[in-house]
Amino acid sequence: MRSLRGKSYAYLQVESSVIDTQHGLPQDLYHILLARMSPAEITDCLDPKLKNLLPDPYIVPAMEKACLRALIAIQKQEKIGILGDYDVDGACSSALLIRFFKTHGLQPEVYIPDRLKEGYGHNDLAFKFFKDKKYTLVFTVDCGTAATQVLNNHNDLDIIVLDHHLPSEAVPDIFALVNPQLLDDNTLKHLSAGGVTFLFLIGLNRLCTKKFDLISLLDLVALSTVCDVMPLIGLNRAFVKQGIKTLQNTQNLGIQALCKIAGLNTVKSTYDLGFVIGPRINAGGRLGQSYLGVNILTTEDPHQAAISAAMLDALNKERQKLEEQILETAINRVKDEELDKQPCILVFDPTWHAGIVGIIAARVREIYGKPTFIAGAADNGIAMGSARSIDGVNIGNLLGRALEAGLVISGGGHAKAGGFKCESSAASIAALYDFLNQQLRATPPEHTPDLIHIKRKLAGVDASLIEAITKLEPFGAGHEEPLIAIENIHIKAPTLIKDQHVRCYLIDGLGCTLPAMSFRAIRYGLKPALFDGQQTYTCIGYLKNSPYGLQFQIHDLICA
Ligand SMILES: [Mn+2]
Repeated sequence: MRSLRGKSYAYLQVESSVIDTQHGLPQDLYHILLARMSPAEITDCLDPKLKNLLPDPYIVPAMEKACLRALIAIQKQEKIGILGDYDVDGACSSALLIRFFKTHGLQPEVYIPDRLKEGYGHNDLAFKFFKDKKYTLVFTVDCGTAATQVLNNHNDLDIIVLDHHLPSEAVPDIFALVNPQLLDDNTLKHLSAGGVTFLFLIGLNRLCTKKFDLISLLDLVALSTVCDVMPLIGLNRAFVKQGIKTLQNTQNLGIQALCKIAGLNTVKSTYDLGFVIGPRINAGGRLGQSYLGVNILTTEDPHQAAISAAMLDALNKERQKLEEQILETAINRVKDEELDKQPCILVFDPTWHAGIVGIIAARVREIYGKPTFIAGAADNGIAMGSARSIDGVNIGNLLGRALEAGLVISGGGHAKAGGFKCESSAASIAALYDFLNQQLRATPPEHTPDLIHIKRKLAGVDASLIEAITKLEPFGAGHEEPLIAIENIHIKAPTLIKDQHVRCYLIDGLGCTLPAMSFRAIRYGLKPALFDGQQTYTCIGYLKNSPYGLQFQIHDLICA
């Protein structure tokens, strides 16, 4: 099935005739779960409880050693340093440690490298900073596992790494490297750094005589999990589901202030974490104010919280504006130069901001469905780039081959996302683009269609369906919201909203109707079809509760 957005789809096939007698789910929704897990796991998926899913933290290597060391630090009231990362996961992990240690009378200090000036990962500057201030214990959160060389140079300090990144061959020789990736057991490998830090705090809390109510910190754990796009399976489901409850009543003044400025009355779903709160915390790190995120998550001063929230909100608006401008330019370049006819897309502009190229790559990939490379921020003849891929193309490996071929100065990443630096001359960029296209022509990606989970008649797309879908929440990576197809649909009464979205009604042959919305219909090329008035479609999208009642969000259309 080829769609108007050029995608192909397949219906979810489940070979089981097992009927759900336990959870009260309609058959099609029950089948989605059966396709994702064993029947025994379904109860934990629908009702994830910490008490059923939390392991003993000490099963993670070096965890007990790290907790015992931190206990000594509390007893001796040592000076603790935290080397954080600037994204939401890093900021939440730092905030978790700070909030916990503060209740024990300690005042940890955070060092966050400036993304734009100091680049990614660890640097000697950070450790020099801690040594100059006579710190005796340093945590690195959401980073450190792969920074073997730098950490080994500074292991005269007691360094505890709380991280979730994959180790390179040689792991650092430091006081304690706490990383569930080092476990044989897979169940903890999907934790965010915030999740790992939370496990550490459970282990430490156990040793302390003064107990801390750790449930109150689940707001930060949920934020880190969703914003780091960790799979919402196993323990992560409990973190997020319970975390959303904590968020609804959060004592964290910074999160309260962020919700207020974003007009969010109550946090209801992972969407609010990933698309409302998260981007505002991230905006500081992207645009050179890397401390704002962790500061707002740890402040005890309502006035300070409000000021930081206003600054982050303004930075986020600036980021959005920049993003829209750059995206517009990138799309025009793709159209003018017919880059969408190539196996992949590469666009370079020396004026584009390094903190934004990743988001642009993701958006361009989403529009054209091709591996996308966006490079900008040329300085001294070097451009910084970001890459996003599609199923079937490991873009980290592809960049690795470009590095071997001498076409990038540095480059790598994982299957879906990567980063690179390359020479910014027109000839170098063209050579890199040729190489990437050649590689993809030599081994074209295997085509995997997008899955449609539910196929229903329009009459069956009703309030009881959304009620059942809600039982499957929280949705996110690894546990996607069901994609719904409704066949034999006409589109009625289309209206263009804000020059980009289309509001309309779905109507079938029996006269059933449902209000619908097609966001960014113009960008995705759906507007002519929505205004056609004659054609019959299979309508693909998501069912939502909008402020005006039930609404179908049109994601794509297939001509019948
Ligand atoms: Mn992380």
